[in-house]
Amino acid sequence: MSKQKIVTVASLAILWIGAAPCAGGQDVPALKDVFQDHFLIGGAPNRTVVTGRDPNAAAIVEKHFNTITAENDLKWQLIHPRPDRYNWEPADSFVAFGEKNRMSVIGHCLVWHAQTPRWVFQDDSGGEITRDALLARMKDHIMAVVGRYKGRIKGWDVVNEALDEDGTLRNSPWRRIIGEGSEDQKYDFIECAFRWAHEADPDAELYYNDYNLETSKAKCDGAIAIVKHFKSKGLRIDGVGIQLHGGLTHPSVEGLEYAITSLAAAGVKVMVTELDIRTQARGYRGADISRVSRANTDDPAAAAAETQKKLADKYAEIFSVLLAHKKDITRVTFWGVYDKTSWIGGSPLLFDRNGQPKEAFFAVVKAARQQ
Ligand code: 9MR
Repeated sequence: MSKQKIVTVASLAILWIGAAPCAGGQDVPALKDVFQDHFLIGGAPNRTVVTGRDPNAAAIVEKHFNTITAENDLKWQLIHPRPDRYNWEPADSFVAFGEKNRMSVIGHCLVWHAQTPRWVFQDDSGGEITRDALLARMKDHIMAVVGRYKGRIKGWDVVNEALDEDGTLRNSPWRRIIGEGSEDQKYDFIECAFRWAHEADPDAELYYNDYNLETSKAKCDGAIAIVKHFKSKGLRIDGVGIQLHGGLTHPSVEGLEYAITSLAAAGVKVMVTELDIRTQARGYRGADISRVSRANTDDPAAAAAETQKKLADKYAEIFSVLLAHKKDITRVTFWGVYDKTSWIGGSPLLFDRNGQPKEAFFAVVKAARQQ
């Protein structure tokens, strides 16, 4: 190529880059300003965002959000992969990113049945660990992780997804090995986790977090039973996270209102912790990753105008409910940042695969302005 041609190509590239729309939308209002009188608004960046490898996503987070939750890097498997090894670096980057941007930083999550290495539940010979040894392991983990970020992480999802759809405790290794005991000890492993989280950072808020609380009244009642049990024993629990992995036809207004009002009436803060709306009409609807396959994350119709309209309408409906109950809601966090990196595929968030605000973004802003 001649020197002149190289110069021309380079100038065109510079012009193109200059003209490329900035991720997050240059001229649109920042969500954190739109919702500043209502609740915190956030997203769940992953490692590529907080380490600067995904500048598109970072631009969205910095412009629009005042709270962040780590999508994966604080989970047991990632932060504590082997008994004697903690992997602090990614979590440190996440917390530092939040602090640099003056955001409320949320820790997700301490005790969960998924993304927990097998060794946690095994003794040295590979058999099932005893109750006491598992409790000791849980305590060490919580003291180390919560202790490291004491005063820097505002609140923790202490226990995640401990309930089945009917509101009873899920038969996870935590429950099976630690046991339930008498009525007073009914939530033994949950209680222990909250006690140690409180001991490690007395100022941190402590949350129970689960999915389908807005679609299953029985499951929501199960979460309320945990809150009431804690309150009756004088144990600290600050909030319940309604994950809200929704779809184009769920949750219903009634289901979401039931969850918000009944949890608030039990005396805890309510937060929406993992908001997205799957655009795929078929396949499994819940938030259990083990049941989500490529076949149901692909969505050829995701970008279609009709899909985007339905998505915008559903977001508008959900936000009109959240805004109507804003006195009980402290935070709304989207699960991810933009469609390109969403765990569920399709087009579930407010920003498209290029980081541009979608019709759903404007629908949410309009819902706030109509309040
Ligand atoms: O979005 C997360 C995905 O990247 C992980 O592979 C998955 C592993 O379990 O977890 C996803 O996040 C889940 C969250 O931690 C808890 N609620 C359900 C979320 C979606 O599965």
